[in-house]
Amino acid sequence: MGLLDRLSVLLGLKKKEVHVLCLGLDNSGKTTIINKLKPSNAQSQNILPTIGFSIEKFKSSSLSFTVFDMSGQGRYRNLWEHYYKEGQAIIFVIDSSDRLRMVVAKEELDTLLNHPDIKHRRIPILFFANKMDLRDAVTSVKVSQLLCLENIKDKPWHICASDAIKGEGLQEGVDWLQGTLQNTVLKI
Ligand SMILES: Nc1nc2c(ncn2[C@@H]2O[C@H](COP(=O)(O)OP(=O)(O)O)[C@@H](O)[C@H]2O)c(=O)[nH]1
Ligand SMILES: [Mg+2]
Repeated sequence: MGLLDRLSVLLGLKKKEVHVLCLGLDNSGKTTIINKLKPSNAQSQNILPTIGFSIEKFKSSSLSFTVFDMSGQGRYRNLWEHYYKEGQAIIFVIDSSDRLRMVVAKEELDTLLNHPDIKHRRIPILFFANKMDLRDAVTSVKVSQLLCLENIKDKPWHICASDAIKGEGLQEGVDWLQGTLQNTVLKI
């Protein structure tokens, strides 16, 4: 970031940009969450399954987020790692009602955490225990246990229960991410 850009950020004229990777199994609600975080006039009405990935933008009170919304479909998942280096934060989405695939979500998370471009970085991870509105959904505490999140000791992380259709729980997550990024990676 150049001097003028830095000055604009300091003066509050410009929001600092951060790159975020949005990961998780297909159908967990990644695209719906990112769509809901965009200003209402930029939101899509129809969410289609993501092919490969798409780049989206949304803003919080002091940051401008560029999100790589990655497809969770098995055949695209090996695409994720090409973007790990660029990511300054991760949003990992879980379908809390999909007990059967929770094991697969855990495997994907473990692979992510052990990747050389992630393993030794204090990159913040925001988990959304999504689809809380569904009858079969387990609580965010249970999701956290099933994914063994307490084992993540070297990265700041936080889990929020969310309902992406109604937009519930999303703001709490973004507030945490903004605060954590400001205190760690960005040191504003
Ligand atoms: N009931 C419910 N459905 C959701 C929620 N979030 C997403 N969905 C639905 O789950 C499906 C997959 O969502 P999508 O955002 O495409 O998932 P992605 O593959 O992770 O990007 C869509 O039919 C969404 O409408 C939620 O919180 N509750
Ligand atoms: Mg998608």
